[in-house]
Amino acid sequence: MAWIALVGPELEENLSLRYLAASLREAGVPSRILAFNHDSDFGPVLQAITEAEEPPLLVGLSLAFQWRAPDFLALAVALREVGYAGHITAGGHFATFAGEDLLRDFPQLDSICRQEAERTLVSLVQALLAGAAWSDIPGMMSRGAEGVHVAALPEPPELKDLPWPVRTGEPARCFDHGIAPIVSSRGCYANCTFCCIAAWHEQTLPGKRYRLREPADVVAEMAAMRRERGIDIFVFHDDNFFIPNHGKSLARMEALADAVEAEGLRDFATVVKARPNDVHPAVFKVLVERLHCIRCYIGIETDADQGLVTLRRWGQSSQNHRAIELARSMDLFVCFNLLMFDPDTTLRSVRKNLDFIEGAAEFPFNFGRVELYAGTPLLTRMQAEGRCTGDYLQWDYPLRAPDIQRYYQLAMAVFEPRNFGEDALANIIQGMRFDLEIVRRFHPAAHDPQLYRAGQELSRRLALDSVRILRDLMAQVEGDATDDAALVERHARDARVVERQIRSAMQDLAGQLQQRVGQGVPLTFVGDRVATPLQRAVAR
Ligand code: B12
Ligand code: SF4
Repeated sequence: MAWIALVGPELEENLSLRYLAASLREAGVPSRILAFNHDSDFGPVLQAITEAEEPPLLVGLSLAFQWRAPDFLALAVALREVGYAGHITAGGHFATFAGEDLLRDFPQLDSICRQEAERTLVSLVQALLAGAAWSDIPGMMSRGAEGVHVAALPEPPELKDLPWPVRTGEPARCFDHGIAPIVSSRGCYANCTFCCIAAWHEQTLPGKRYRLREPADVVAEMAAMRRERGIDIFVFHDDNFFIPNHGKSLARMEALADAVEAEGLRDFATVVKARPNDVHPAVFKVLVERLHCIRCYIGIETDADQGLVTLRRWGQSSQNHRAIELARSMDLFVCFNLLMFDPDTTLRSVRKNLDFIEGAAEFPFNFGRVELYAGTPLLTRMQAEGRCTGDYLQWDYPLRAPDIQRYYQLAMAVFEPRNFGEDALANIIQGMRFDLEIVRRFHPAAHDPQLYRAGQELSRRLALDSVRILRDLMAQVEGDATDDAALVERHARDARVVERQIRSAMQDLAGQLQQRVGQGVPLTFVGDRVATPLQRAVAR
């Protein structure tokens, strides 16, 4: 029986592949999802394909994350080297925008499936099974006699017609409460310059920039996830859970909450994402009280006036502050990221962002530089300005002026271990805060306000330590320090000491929580047990 291998990151249940698998299943075609998260998965994935009793008819590579593209392309090369002769296609955000480059440079790929590809992939597989032509199937990109052949784009699927994503495998758990991702919409109403989502949905205009699922359908899926897999915590991966009008957003939240009540779903929690302008008292009251939101990621991205313009955030600093204040007044746990460095950043912009971090220090955050992703207006602008180096697989750029470029390099050299990588404390600490929220929501008898505050204090300590180091580095850049290596060494040494102390306090706290709850394990590492990559990803 012909089968399809779907290869992608499964940091969490990968909904891209799981939606595709569901459509294939509906069409009667079996598929297997092969997780490719780390270098160590390379061999096993290759083996699963080449040593299968029957090789798959098609291998589908998920190229959503641009930074992982080299790994997946290396897999395609290896598959051909060991003689795999089936069809290799790729899809996802990066593949969609960089398809022509990829087909030119990687003969191992037969095709690219652009955009939301449920129907495209099913049609491709059916054509391959029938030995029929496939290059004109809507959404396909392939090599033709005269270069790359680009078929028309498909209409984005009606969300109500899509089968729910397949839910195989064991879900992540926190204190024995199942956690799983879900989406209630596709697309986003905003248009940030650095983000490929807006560009993605613009490709399909005059279609809708975002599409919503019916509340009853979303809640029926949640109920099935609860029934079949014991899921209590629903992580909504909608780019934006809200609608750009508070009245309509409120109506949507109420409709979802009514559907939850009608379905009889109780004792659950949700995790969502919002733009600062979405954070509105009436909307968030329903979100917290009736949809039991225990964590909201607020896309602050920048608090600097310059950054808000460069990134086209359509908002003002005051909105960021109001969002944080409202969350605080509602005792809602939030986290955020700051794109502290962008192509126009100045030292003054950084100062504004440091003030923001200080004012919201009890909430976990991370910071970094804006990357130039394929398809984004920011990449187009930087190319027009002749400021990009590298190639389509990974563009790089210098910041606007030498002082900020030097400052950025110093900051990254000091903060690399704290901010990036799997064990980065700035990410892991979010898991600890998540543990505390799970206890507060599901185990009120084990909830200890003092322990809860201790968790907040650890976040605050890390945030204020980051601000202290960043301010110190700024003083050096503005002063007369010349020995950058010595600067980095000193600050990195101090930073690692603080990180070790916080990690150890987190471990203690997780141990106490585990004892108090008496069931399951937290996301934070306890004793020798280190959280799995899956759990860490969920905690982000
Ligand atoms: C969930 C999610 C995550 C999860 C991981 C989920 C997983 N796969 O395990 C977490 C939270 C861990 C995560 C982390 C990161 N993420 Co993320 N994430 C998302 C998010 C919000 C939803 C993805 C999703 O499930 N969508 C729902 C499905 C149904 O839609 P879809 O993914 O578009 O899939 C369809 C098509 O793309 C296509 N398709 C996709 N794959 C394939 C494969 C084949 C073979 C075919 C034919 C078609 C196809 O068909 C699918 C069905 O229609 C997306 C934004 C988005 N809207 O997609 C960002 C997004 C993918 N993430 C992004 C980024 C940048 C990151 C981080 C780098 C952030 C950071 N700085 O740390 C990290 C990297 C993680 C890592 N270590 O690799 C960017 C990627 C940009 C880029 N081009 O590289 C996105 C697009 C967000 C954005 N606004 O720009 N992320
Ligand atoms: S609000 Fe978020 S998802 Fe929407 S365009 Fe901006 S960065 Fe992208």
